[in-house]
Amino acid sequence: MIRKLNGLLRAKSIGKVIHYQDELESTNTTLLELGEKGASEGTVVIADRQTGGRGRLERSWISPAGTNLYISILFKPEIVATDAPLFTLIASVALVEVIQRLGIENANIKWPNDIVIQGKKVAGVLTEMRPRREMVDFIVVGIGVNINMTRDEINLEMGNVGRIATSIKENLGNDVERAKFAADLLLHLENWYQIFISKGRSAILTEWTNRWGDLNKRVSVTINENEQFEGSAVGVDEKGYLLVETDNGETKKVIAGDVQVI
Ligand code: BT5
Repeated sequence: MIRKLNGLLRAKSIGKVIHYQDELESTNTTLLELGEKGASEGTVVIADRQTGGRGRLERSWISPAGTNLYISILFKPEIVATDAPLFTLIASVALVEVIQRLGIENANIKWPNDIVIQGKKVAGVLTEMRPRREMVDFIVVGIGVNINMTRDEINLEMGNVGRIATSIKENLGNDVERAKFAADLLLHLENWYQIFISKGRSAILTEWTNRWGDLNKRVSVTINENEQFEGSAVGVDEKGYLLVETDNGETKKVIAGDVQVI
């Protein structure tokens, strides 16, 4: 995998250093540790399987061996710490682009960090940040993509989660080489990162919104056990927070929560 990836890689700065392991607890955890030790921008960690793959809010990311991509990338942008969530948007745009180019045109983004195909999750992004005062020290963007799992394998490995999950293979009908997918993803990620650095957030927010599947859809938002509301998903603000217009005309900002189209 690593030799193939090095041969295919066209990105110039991202992936100059790639750490590959057959097994890690979590590629994000490993890269956070490397970041603390001063690893350079563009450092990448990939594992064939994860024993403790992480999602948001202590959730887990199911990470079997030999079939999917689990990858983390280190960024060191000179931005304020509160802008770090924009990296989830940058990664989502790059991911949808790569998946669509494989021929899966109906792949789109589900706020805040999912890539879905016909409502089923094919990939997720976990952005973690370490601040230095009010600025970013470094950001780790972790990406998990279900690539070559068949429906039977998804059901077997994922149990209940299998019902809301899908893979590239399930939609394409054939295998995709993981090293090639990773090389394409790093190239597109580098491209969108450069656009963000040179043109600013608006270019990213526009592209994100174009690839977002739920614009103007009616949604149910769950903030926590006690707070839930419905409304129309109208966009994201300059920080990437979701804007939902409720029936009484109020626009609510969702910073973290689960959103279901109803
Ligand atoms: C995410 O969290 O979607 C972010 C997932 C990021 C995983 C990558 S893999 C490389 C890097 N290293 C890590 O340790 N993590 C990152 P969230 O939105 O919280 O979604 C988690 C939920 O997705 C779970 O609670 C399940 O319902 C579902 N899920 C878990 N594994 C899945 C899978 N393989 N495919 C589809 N859905 C899954």
